[in-house]
Amino acid sequence: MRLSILLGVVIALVLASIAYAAFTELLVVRGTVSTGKLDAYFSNVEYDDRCGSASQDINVPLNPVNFYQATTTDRDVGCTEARGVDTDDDGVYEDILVTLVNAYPGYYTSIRSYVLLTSDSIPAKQWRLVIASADGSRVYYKIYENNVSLISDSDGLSVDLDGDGDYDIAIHWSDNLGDLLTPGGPAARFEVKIAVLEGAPEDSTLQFRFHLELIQWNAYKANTPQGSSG
Ligand SMILES: [Ca+2]
Ligand SMILES: [Ca+2]
Ligand SMILES: [Ca+2]
Ligand SMILES: [Ca+2]
Repeated sequence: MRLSILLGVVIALVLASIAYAAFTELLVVRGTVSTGKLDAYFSNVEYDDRCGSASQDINVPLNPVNFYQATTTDRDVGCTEARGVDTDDDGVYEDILVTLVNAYPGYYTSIRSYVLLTSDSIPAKQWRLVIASADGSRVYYKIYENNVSLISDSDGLSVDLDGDGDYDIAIHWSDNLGDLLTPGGPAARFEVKIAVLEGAPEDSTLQFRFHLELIQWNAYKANTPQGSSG
């Protein structure tokens, strides 16, 4: 009987010390994140309606844009190219460069990839999606957590790529805001659906980049994106 009580005390002490170790480890992590590096990359870029594949275009209704009513047409007018871009020469892709060839109002495509942290990054969460026009100007989109619903002009998620005041594309980002990314994985799924709007220049080639901004994991909650753009 005494032995079992003693054993119980020993086990309790061991459990307490494990809990303490976990607690101190958490504190240490919290102590270092503020100075750590945030570095993510895209892996395996895939997309619809690849140029050269002679695939029939997919269209969506406009006014309002409805990404859930995408239908395959019997035409092949437009096509899509997308590829990763290594902006800092570290061998992995920070951006996805998208080119919509012969884009016309109602043309639909989607870009898919996976987001991973580099091995020297601190744990992080996806924070903002950045869309950069071909001329290098950058538009920052803060997106509501869990907002994967239809995006309309009033949400500020239509994009004027050429700065002429007319929206050229609407985007629908299947976000993973709030999901923890850790070095070594698992990867976060990335998908952006795109619809070309009536403001787009006729029969044109539209080019832009997607880039994700991260935030250190324990700063996310206080900085949860609010509002639509800015
Ligand atoms: Ca990098
Ligand atoms: Ca096509
Ligand atoms: Ca890179
Ligand atoms: Ca425009």
